[in-house]
Amino acid sequence: MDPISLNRMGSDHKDYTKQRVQVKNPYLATMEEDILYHLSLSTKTHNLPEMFGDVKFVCVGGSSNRMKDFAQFIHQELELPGNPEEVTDICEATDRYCMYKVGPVLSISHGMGVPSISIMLHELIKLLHHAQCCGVVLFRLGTSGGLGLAPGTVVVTDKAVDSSFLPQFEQMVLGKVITRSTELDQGVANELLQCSSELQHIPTVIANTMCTDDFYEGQGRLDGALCSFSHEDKLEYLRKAYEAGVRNIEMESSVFAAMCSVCGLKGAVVCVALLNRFEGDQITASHDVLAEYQQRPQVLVSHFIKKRLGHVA
Ligand code: R2B
Ligand code: URA
Repeated sequence: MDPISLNRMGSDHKDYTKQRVQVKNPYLATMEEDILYHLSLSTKTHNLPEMFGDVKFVCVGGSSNRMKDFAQFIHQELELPGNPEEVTDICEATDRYCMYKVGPVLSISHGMGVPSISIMLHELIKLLHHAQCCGVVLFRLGTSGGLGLAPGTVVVTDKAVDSSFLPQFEQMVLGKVITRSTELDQGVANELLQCSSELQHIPTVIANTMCTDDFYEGQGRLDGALCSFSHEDKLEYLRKAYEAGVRNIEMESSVFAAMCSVCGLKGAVVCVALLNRFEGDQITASHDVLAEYQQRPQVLVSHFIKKRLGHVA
């Protein structure tokens, strides 16, 4: 057996439920206090193991309202005691991100784009580490533009690819580009697909997701304040993306996948497609239709969590 297969066997055979969340920074252990500035939490002023030690599922999404809705929804779905309306924002001392804890589920907002989610993920992963959490599964619940999919289709990401369709995340560190892999956990993705088949009205596919640093020109849109290419150029680019297995485009999956992978966290990206980008650029569906589409990743992930917790067969 080659060393790579041996390596894979080794990690597959470890019991994930007992695996602590790891950080990959030797300097952290030498710090007397760690201030999670953007979450308004600190290892000195908060008892993080007591507050968060039982977290098993972390759901992140762009909008603070949507993540509050999700916290209330999962509260009802898990039939937890207390009033779902009364969930409180753990990060209320800052307006950068919001965070709700509902039983073993943490629901957090991340804003738009790679820099915003990346800051939140650094502090979230440190939080889970300081809290000594084990066997945590992370989900990004989001929206996206679809490629050749009916609006409302949910895409569970196979690989997060960059604008050149490569499964990698590039970041400037100390003036040099470093490249990290963006493969996500296949077992969790397949389990989510299985969950979708047990639900009605959640059409779901597993496919590649393209992550861009812009919503307009960066996603080949013709309707931004600037446009440096033609309609034909746009269609040719989207066709190439489609041929590379891309079925949706959003703005956070690559750094999410890269950070989960480096820290040994099982992660999944679950985004609903709001439109078919081969047919247009503007999001024309009504408010109610969009609201229902945005609930689909929540319903799917909630079913996954309920199954894992033994609430449904
Ligand atoms: C999906 O939707 C947002 C842009 O509208 C962005 O955060 C994303 O990834
Ligand atoms: N989010 C994106 O990033 N792109 C879309 O087209 C829709 C939502």
